[in-house]
Amino acid sequence: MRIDIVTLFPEMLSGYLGHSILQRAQAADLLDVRLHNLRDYAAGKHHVTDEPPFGGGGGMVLKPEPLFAAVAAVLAGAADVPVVLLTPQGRLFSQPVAAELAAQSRLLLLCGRYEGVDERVRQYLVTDEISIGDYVLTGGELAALVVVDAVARLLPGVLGAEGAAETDSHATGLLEGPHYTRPGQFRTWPVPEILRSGHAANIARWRRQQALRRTWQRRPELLLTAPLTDEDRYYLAILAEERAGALRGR
Ligand code: 6GU
Repeated sequence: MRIDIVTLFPEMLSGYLGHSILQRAQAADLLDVRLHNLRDYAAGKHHVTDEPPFGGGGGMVLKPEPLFAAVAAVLAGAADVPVVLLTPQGRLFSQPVAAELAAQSRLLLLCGRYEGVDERVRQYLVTDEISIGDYVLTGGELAALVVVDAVARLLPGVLGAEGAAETDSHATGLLEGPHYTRPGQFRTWPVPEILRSGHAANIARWRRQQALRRTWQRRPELLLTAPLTDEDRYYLAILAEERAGALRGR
């Protein structure tokens, strides 16, 4: 998959992209991330990319011309490439949105900065707008990295273990349960006996129950949309009964 990113600060992104799984994915040609400096597409001796807003109000707004020029140059006539603006006004990023983007062969990400971008960019250039959460960042660069990271690890071959992305927190619609590694006993704290039993079916059932328990405790609203089996619902009913019993016993 190819991802082009237009930003005023490509160096903010290159460090993160140059390490670990994203670096290996690019070296293996599974992922091709290309950074483009918006300033290179700004006209004039001073390569001005932003101006104060018409009507006043303070802050600076990214001018339309450099963004239109950058997108035209990067796309070079390629059709059907989503042009995604990272902005707190976008639709909320989530695992299903990551999966949707990972199904594309190319993406073009535009990092907003300052108070925003000229509205004509939204209206006539961008095909999608994404926010990574309900808080305000100084620019879209961190959000672009979040999107690239979440999308890249869904691409075939990027994660080492086959299917490692399938049991992730959120991929199943549930939070993941606990993980343990050696030592089997650390200080006074042992690893749950069942994980050391070697009984694969029991371990799988225990893990599913732990995922259900953790989701029920921490993010109960996810249970409203997660795909659940009858056995899952039975286990959740036991959890609810346990809680009701504990409340009665207070
Ligand atoms: Cl995509 N950009 C900015 N500036 N702030 C954000 C965001 C994006 N997502 C959440 N907050």
